[in-house]
Amino acid sequence: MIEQITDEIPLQQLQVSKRNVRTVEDFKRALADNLYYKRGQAVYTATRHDIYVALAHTVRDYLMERWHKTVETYFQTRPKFVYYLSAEYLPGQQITQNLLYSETTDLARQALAEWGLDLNDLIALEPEPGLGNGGLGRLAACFMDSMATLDIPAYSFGIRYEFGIFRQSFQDGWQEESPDEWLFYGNPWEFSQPDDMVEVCFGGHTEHHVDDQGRHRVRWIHGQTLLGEPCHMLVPGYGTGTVNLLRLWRARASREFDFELFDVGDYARAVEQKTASENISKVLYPNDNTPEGKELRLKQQYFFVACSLKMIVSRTLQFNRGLFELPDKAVVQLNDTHPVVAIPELMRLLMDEHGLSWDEAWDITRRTFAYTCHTLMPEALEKWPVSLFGKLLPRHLEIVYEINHRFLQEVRVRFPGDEERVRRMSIIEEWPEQVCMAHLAASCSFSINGVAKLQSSLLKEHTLRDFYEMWPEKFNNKTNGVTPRRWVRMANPRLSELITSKIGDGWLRDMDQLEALVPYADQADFRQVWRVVKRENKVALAAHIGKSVGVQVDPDSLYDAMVKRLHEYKRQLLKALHIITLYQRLKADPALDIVPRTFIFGAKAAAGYHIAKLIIKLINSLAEVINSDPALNDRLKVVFLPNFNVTLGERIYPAVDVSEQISMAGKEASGTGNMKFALNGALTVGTLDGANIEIRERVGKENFFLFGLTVPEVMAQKEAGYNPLDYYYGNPELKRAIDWIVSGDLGGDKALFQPLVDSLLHKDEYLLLADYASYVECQERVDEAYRDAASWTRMSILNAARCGHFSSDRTIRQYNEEIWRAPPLPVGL
Ligand code: NBG
Repeated sequence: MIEQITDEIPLQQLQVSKRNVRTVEDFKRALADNLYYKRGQAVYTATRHDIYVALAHTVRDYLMERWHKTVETYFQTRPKFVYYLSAEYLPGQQITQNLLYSETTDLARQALAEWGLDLNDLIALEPEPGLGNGGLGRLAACFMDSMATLDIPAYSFGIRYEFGIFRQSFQDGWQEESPDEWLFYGNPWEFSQPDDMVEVCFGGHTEHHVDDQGRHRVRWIHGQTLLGEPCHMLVPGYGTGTVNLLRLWRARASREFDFELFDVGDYARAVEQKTASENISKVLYPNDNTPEGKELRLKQQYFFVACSLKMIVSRTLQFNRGLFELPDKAVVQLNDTHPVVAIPELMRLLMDEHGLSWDEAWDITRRTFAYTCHTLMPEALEKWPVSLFGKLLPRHLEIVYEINHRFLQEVRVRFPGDEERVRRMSIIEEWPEQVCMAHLAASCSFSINGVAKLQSSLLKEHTLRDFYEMWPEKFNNKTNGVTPRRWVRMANPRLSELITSKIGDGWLRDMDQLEALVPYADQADFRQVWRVVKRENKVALAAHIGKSVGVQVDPDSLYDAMVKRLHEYKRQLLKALHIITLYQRLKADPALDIVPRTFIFGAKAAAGYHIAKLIIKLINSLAEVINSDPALNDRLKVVFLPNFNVTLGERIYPAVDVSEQISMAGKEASGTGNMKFALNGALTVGTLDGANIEIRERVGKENFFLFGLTVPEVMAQKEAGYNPLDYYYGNPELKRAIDWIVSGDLGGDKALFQPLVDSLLHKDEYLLLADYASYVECQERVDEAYRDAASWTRMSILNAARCGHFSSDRTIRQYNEEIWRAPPLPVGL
C-alpha cells in the first residue's frame, strides 16, 4: 500500500469546493461540466450513453460531499466498525437509488427534459451489478442500505466479479446462459484505487523455526502471488448524511513477469500466466444452496478475505493503539460459509506477520467474528477437500488443524467419553478428508445466527445441534428484512405516494409506522384507490410482459407469481402441477367458473443443474400449450419472464395479487421475496416454512393462505418410509396431471420430461405429492376469496400495513444491539 499523504499535507489545506446544485439551471450546468470535463464530449457529439455517464457523475458528486463528511466524522471519532464480508451482493441499479437518496430525481428529470431527453430512457441504460445468485446477495445489499441509514460505521467487502450472474434467455423453452458483461462500458459509480493494492499469496509450503527470543515462528514460502485492487462504490443512507462504502476486490497480476519463461524467450506464455491470476475475480459461480467445490471458488474466497483483513488490520493499527484493540474496534460478520477462511487468515496475520502468540491471537480472533448461517440443507454447508485446501493454503491448513485440536480437547472436557460427538463436531471430517467450513465458523465465532425463527431453532435442534449444546449462548436469531426504500418507494412509487398521502413519509425510515394504515383497510374509498394503484401496476407489468415475451395478459386477471431461484426444494414443479390441474379441469368442463389467472414465473437455474433446467423447459412448454389454446378463452395464461434480477423484481412485486412461497417445510431458511410481495399488498400462499411463519403471525392467519405439511409432519412422513406412489394412485386428479406431463401433449417428445416424473414417483424428496391435495384446495380458497374485491383488498392492505417488522432496518438494529455493538454515529445532512 502507498503511504497516505495526510501526514505531509495539513488537513486544513485540503479544502474541497462545494457543488451547490439547487436549481435546474445548476443541475444542467453540472451535467454539462461532467459531460465536457469527465466524459470528454461536447453536447454536439454526445451519445445518450455519454449523457447517462455525465448524469451518474453529477449525482455521484452530490454523494461525494456526504461521503467526505462521513469520512471526516470517522477520522475524528475513530468508532467501532462493522465489517461485512460477503462473496455476493445484488445491489440493483445504482442510478435510481442515488437519485432518490440525493433528492435530485426531479432536478434531473427537468434538466434532461430541457435537453429534450427522458430520464427513464437514461436509467434504462444502466446494467445492474449481478454480483450474486439470489436471496443471500440481495440481503447483503439491503443490509448495506440499512447500516448506512442507521448511521452504523460499516464497510462491506466482496469481489468485483467482471462477469456477474449469467444473463438468461430461452431458446425453444430451454434456458440459455450468456455472459453478463456489466462492466463493458465501464461503471461510473466505481472508484478504483490501484494505489491501495494488497498482495495475496497462494500455494508453496511453510517453514518452522525458533526466533531469537526462543519463540516458535512460521514462515509461509508461497508459490503464487497476486494483487487485489480495491474498487469502491458509495452506499448512501436514506435521510441521513452517512455514506458508507462497498469495497470490491479485483484480482490483478503482480507486476513481476515469470522471469524463467521470459528468459527462454516465451514472452507470450509469461503474459498468459499474468492473465491467469486475473481470472480469480473474473466470474461469479452461478450456484445457490449447492456448493461448487471448485478450486477457483476457494481461491476467490481466500482472495477477497485476505485483501479485506489486510485492510481491516492496517486500519486498526492506524486508528487505534494496537491490535489487542481489534475486537473493541471491529466486528467481522461472516455472511454464510463463503468468507469463513477469514478465521485462519486472521490467526495467521496476527501470529506470523504481527508476532503475537497463539493465545493472544486466538483471544482476539474468537472475539472478532460473528457467523450467519443461511441454509438448512446440510449439503449446502461448504466443505473443502483437505488436499486442495492444503495445496492452496498450506499455512491455513496447519492453523485449522491446530484450532481443531484445541477445540476437540474442549469438547472432550465438556463431554467426557463421548468420542462419537467429538467425531461429529470435528472441523476436519474423515472419509473423505474435508475441512468443514460451518464447523470452523461455529467453533470460532462469538455469535451464530440464523435468518428466521424456524431456521434458527432447526439449527439448534439439528444442523448445528452439537455446537448449540456446547455453547447455547452463542446462538441467536435475526429474522431477515428488506429495505422499504428499494422495495416499496422505488419499486412502487404509486403505492408509496398513496401511503405517504395518508400517514406521512416517516415509514420510509421507520417501517413500523405502516401499522397506521390498518384502520384504512375498513374504508371503502381507500380500498378503491388501493385497487386503482394495484391495477395501474398490473397494466404496467402487462405491457412489459407483452414486450418481453409477446404474451397478452389481462390486468383484470389474478396475477399469481413465483419468482426466486429455481431449486427443487422451492417446488416450482408443484406450481406447475397446480396449473396443469386447472388446465385439465377447464378442458374437461369448459363452462367451469374459475377466476382468470396469469401465472408469472421468474427463475434462473444453475447452469449444471439439469433437473432445474428441465423444470424451466416444462413450464415454458406448458405456457406454449396453454397460451395458445382458444378453448380456454384466455382464462389461464402462463408467462416465464427471462433473466429474473433485481430490476425485473422491481416491476413484478408491485403488480402481483398472489405470492407463491411453497417450499417444503424445513427447507427455505427465510425467503425475502415473501416480504417484498406482502409489503406491496400481495397475499401469500405458503407453507409453514422460513419467514412465512412470522409473516403469517404478523398479518393474521385470516389474511394468509396456508397449506401443506409442517416440519414435524414432514419428518414423520420421511420416517414412516414415504411412498409417493400412494398419493399418485390415491388421487386421480394428481395422477392425471402427472401422466399428462409424459403424454406427448407437452412439447411432443414423450421421453423429454420422464426424468421429472421418475423423480416424483420414485423419490419425491420434497414431498410434492404429499402436499399436492392441500395445495390445490388452498388455491380454491384463493379463487373464492378473490371474487370478493372488497374483502380481498382489505386483506391486501392489512398485509402491507402489518409487515413493518420485515424492514431490514429492524434486522440491522437487532444485529447491532445484540451482536455488533457498534454505536451509531450520525452524520448530519
Ligand atoms: C438463502 C436462503 C434464503 C434466505 C437467503 C437470505 C443461501 C445459502 N441461502 O431462504 O436460501 O432468504 O439466504 O438469508 O443462499
